[in-house]
Amino acid sequence: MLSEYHRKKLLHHFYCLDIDNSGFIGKEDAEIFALRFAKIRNAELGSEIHKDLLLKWLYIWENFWSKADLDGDGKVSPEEFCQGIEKAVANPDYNDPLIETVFDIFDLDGDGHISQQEHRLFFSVFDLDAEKSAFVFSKLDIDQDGILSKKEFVSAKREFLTEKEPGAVGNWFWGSVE
Ligand SMILES: [Ca+2]
Ligand SMILES: [Ca+2]
Ligand SMILES: [Ca+2]
Repeated sequence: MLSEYHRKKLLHHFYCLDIDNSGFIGKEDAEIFALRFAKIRNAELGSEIHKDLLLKWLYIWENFWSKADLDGDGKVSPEEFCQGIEKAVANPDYNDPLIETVFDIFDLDGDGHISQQEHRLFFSVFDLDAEKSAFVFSKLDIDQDGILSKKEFVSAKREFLTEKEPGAVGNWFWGSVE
């Protein structure tokens, strides 16, 4: 069973991903994210950059989100989402299957780390409070060198999914859970 805090955190994550506010996560959300990430890179609809992002987001939908669609109606409810993650992270050796793809998408200039500016844009794409970006960034930047290394990014994202109680740095990955 998920702890109360863990469930609250995953539901917060769910609402970040349900970007069209339909009450479900679906393929449409993946398409919206592809378009938004293309926009912040000044890429046109149908451009190579947009096509590449769309492939990546559809990969995320097919290999992660849609796996939680237990009743097979083509969309993922909040309950299905929580259950899917609960099951995945029950494995102590859980490895985030999406981490490479997500990191590639967020590392807008492809230099191998996440800058403050990239982090701010990531928050804006997910309709998260951009003002909070600097605060969250400084939490996740464990060695305080002003960039999020892949290691810092991977560890925080993993903690977000796996940590059961408040206190872990990674709980901040998707902004404030409260
Ligand atoms: Ca479903
Ligand atoms: Ca970068
Ligand atoms: Ca760092």
